[in-house]
Amino acid sequence: MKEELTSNQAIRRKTIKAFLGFGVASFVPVGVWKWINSSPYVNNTLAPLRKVLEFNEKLTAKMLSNSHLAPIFSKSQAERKVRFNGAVGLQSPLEEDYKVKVESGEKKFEITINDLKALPKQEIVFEFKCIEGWSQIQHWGGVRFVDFMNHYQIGQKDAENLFEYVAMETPDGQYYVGVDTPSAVHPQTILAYEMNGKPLLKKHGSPLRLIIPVKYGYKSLKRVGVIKFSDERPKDYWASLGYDYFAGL
Ligand SMILES: Nc1nc2c(c(=O)[nH]1)N[C@H]1C(S)=C(S)[C@@H](COP(=O)(O)O)O[C@H]1N2
Ligand SMILES: [Mo]
Repeated sequence: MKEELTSNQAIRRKTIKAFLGFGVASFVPVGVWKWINSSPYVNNTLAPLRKVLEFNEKLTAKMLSNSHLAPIFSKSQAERKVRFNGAVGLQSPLEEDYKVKVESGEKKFEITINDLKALPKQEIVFEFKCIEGWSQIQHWGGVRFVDFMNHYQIGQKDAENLFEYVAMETPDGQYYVGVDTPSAVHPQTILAYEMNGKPLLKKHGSPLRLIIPVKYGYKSLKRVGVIKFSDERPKDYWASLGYDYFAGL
């Protein structure tokens, strides 16, 4: 028998898609809720995302264009020898009392890696893609960026709007990226402190790096020293070399 989607099924699929793109503001059918909860990479996302959503329904359209999930793999498929590329901003010695400077509007504070480790941990195995022509299945662990935002209640410009961008930099300011907020709140975007289940190596961005699977590798900043929300498009290392600012996949 030929299988076609009934209109109900079609709507449900659309709803799921819209939800994954955070396009659904308030209403989630029970079936979708269950489906979301059974998905390892979306689990836990609902409550915090809803909070962010309440701040901003205007971003819905933007987020819809960002609704896809990068394909995921099993841990056994992950590369043991993770490729290394790019050491800009990693040269200086690591501070012993490493702190990340965070700024969002009036809020300015510093956090430690342990502060982040206290938040729910998320692991992801996905195909990391460098624009220079290589890719690799890699396994990372850390905290979802959106969980970090919700925990500290940052990213909101006012009651209804999020800031448009997140700027991130190494502590020495040598490497820097700008990420559009819809991509930052994507459920697969994480602040990673582990690779293959172990603390990050220095060359891979110890003690904290960004992992943003919906973009090319050059956005995945290693050694995150500064996280700042803004409406002005932040400077971006590779974009200033002529590469695409959004680097979407
Ligand atoms: N601080 C910093 N982060 C960086 C880079 C860099 O040179 N410095 N290179 C980027 C590029 S182009 C890629 S492909 C990835 C490579 O990450 P890896 O060394 O863990 O493979 O890091 C990105 N993040
Ligand atoms: Mo890269």
